[in-house]
Amino acid sequence: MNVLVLTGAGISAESGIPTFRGADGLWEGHRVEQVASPEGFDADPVLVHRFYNLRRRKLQDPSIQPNAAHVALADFERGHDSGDFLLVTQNIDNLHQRAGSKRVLPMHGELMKVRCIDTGELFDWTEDLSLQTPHPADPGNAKLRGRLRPHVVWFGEMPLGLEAIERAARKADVFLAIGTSGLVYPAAGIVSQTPVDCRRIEINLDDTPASGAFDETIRGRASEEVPRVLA
Ligand code: BJW
Repeated sequence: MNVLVLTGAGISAESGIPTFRGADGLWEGHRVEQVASPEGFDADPVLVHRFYNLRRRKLQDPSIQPNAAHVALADFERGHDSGDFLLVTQNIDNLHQRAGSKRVLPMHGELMKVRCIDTGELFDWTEDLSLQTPHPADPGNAKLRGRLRPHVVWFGEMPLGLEAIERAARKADVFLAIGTSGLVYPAAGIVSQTPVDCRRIEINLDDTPASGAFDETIRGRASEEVPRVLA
């Protein structure tokens, strides 16, 4: 049985990480589209760096831990030996990896990495980032300051691993979408790439625009429903 899982911000909400489009979905009055786009970064890099710096700091707070839904997915993967398994996450928080998941594809990048704008080179990163941050490859030289950006996928940019995601979708026997609003593409379109006989299950607190594409819609908290469905 080939299993493909897609997760969104809702799975990490119960770990203390706010979602993008919930009641508390604005960040300092800005919609995510304003702070998560190349245009937003060009217009106000200080604001965008602040957005990601605050989230990077919060992610390192000891109170932020994987919850029962992350753990259930990691346990399921460990015990799944009768077919393929892929966990595609839109989240940049690495909580799946911290829970022990191995076959994880973070399609919107990772908050704890930064990328050189010029070369695409990646660096693990725990500190704040600013236009004054020296480049690790050139720490003494002011020439390369401001050449680092968060390793995340903004609107208008190409998500990561799309070919692998499409391959997994085309052969999925089960597709499980957890805690995602179904508003952001191409993630929201993965369900429509699965074969007709695939069993498609959505776990979310509420209905989403994608709900109609699922065979089963489970309404509830990820931390309760994911362990139950995977048991
Ligand atoms: C719970 C819960 C609990 C709460 N238990 N549930 C086709 C049609 C229309 C538009 C497009 C299209 N194709 C492309 C587009 C444009 C655009 C797009 O989709 N725009 C829409 C807004 C209309 N897409 C793109 O630009 C993408 N790129 C692309 O398509 O490139 C193509 C290309 C081609 C050629 C050249 C170049 C490019 C890129 C999208 C990048 C998204 N980036 C962000 C930021 C990432 C970094 C960061 O984290 O800051 O990704 S935006 C933000 O939204 C983030 C998320 O991953 C993403 C999805 O949000 P998510 O995870 O669904 O969260 P929420 O908050 O929306 O929903 C939470 C859900 O959980 C809710 O439903 C709750 O009910 C639920 N929930 N608590 C269970 N406890």
